[in-house]
Amino acid sequence: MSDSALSLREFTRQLPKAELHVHIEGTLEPELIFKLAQRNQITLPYPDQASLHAAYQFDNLQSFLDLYYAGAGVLITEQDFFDMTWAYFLRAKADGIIHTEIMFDPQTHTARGVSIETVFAGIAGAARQAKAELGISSYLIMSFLRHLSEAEAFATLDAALPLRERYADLWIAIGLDSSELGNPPEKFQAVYARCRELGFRLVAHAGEEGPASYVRDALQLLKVERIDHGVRSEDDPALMQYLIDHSIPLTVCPLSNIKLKVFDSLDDHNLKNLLDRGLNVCINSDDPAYFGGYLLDNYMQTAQALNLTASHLRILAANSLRSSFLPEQYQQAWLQALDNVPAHD
Ligand code: ES4
Ligand code: ZN
Repeated sequence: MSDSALSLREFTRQLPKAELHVHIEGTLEPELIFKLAQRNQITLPYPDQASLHAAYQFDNLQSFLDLYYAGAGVLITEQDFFDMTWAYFLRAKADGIIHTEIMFDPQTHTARGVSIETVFAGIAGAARQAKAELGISSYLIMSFLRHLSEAEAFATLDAALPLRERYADLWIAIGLDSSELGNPPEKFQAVYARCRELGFRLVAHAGEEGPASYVRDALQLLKVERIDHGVRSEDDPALMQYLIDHSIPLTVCPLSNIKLKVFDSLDDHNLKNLLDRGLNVCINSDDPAYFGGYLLDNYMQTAQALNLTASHLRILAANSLRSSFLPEQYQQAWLQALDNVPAHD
């Protein structure tokens, strides 16, 4: 790496950034998968870390999800969920993340007999320790698996609601993830209406593999405030204008999109085009243990491939702060801190 590339990385690391699209189960590194398998006496279908890692070659979203759910199978105890989440926070700190909104999938765990209390307790314990010891704030986005039924989403919501008060400082939002094609937003219209009545903030994955119409339907039928991915919106000019006019945040995940073949290569990614057209896009890592990089790597590899300048990087970081669910006064304070980061030459 050249000196100037190095200093652009350091500049970007110093920018206060929010990460708004990360699945905590997607931060589970092969090393920790093996450690937890041993701790819980689970036999993995891979002889070692290297052969598990070698299997991370995906053709599409589903081929990734199959491995991601299998990897999550080593999470049994509260300590396991804590250890996974704490490891993410240490990486977040190293990358200059000051706030994160973490998605988690209780259904992946309750289906295996792990209680939803265990899931919440482990993740929330790490989030509270991160606030106290690392100065990183966070919110939790409980996400429904869209390949399951809406009735199962309602059952998950009902199981989680008794925990709401205990985790009121963290659990403020609802998300929708997993297999997009064939599981359109309208399938979850009633449960999103209920979550809205309950006062949750709403996000959903849309327009990753699915069409632009799923982005429109997530906004209009589910009434989400933020779209996870949304890169396929480009196919619909009227939708693009709507996203610009309403400054709808798109949490774009460049390395994820390449690994899952949403774009052929980073050079072909439409992030710069979306940014230059005035869309409110930010960069996120999605499932960094599987996609080859955490947040700062996503910023830097994208900057390199698309010739992003320091001012693009500042805008991306500012968008992440403004698109967060942080109260306005915190956003303003971080935006001020962002302005105070010295210019990169
Ligand atoms: C996911 Cl990349 C992606 N898309 C949809 N659902 C997911 N769950 C975890 N990663
Ligand atoms: Zn995602």
